[in-house]
Amino acid sequence: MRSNIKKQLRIYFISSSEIGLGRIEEALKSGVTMFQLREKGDHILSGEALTAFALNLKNLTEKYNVPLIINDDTELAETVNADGVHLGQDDLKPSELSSFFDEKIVGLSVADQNELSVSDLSRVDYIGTGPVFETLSKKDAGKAIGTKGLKAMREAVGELPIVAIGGITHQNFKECLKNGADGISVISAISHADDIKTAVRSFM
Ligand code: TZP
Ligand code: MG
Repeated sequence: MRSNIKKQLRIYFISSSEIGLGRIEEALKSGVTMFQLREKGDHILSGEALTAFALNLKNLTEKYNVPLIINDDTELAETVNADGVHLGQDDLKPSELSSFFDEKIVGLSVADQNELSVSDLSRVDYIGTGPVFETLSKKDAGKAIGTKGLKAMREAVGELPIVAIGGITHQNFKECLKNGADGISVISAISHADDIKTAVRSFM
């Protein structure tokens, strides 16, 4: 799973359950290369309903051979045998993950050089860096780092896979790839699109 990581990061779609399995399947079918379940927002599932949704998602992502990453919730990731987990700076530390995750994909949010200086990357397969641009999708996302910040992160981490995040659109994604990102992760550019297929394909 982990050897392919840079390829899998190319078009990394993040969504909660709110948009529904149908639209997620449309995105998988259209060519997203990684999917993250990030169950945050106003209309979210919890408990058994969330587990059931994530199990359905696991079947769906397997069908399209797309890794399923769970945001924050390591227990849910284990329950549904997800392909990996994405952690923030305030979550469990990557080094504290159980052995279940030894062969799984581990992502960590690293916004800037300060966060980098306190991050143990020894068990991290990729970092998510941003917000590169202003975003409406995360209230506490912090100040946009711009493509300059992205480039600085690339210089600081060497070959470690980086996915850019935050405010990425069809107009600006190439700037991210030119400035050190191996791929782009998006919420609104795909989930708010009228036509999911075109939205995904336009990132290819
Ligand atoms: N982390 C940093 S910015 C962000 C997350 C989860 C939100 C990205 O969403 P969008 O709609 O692609 O800007
Ligand atoms: Mg988190």
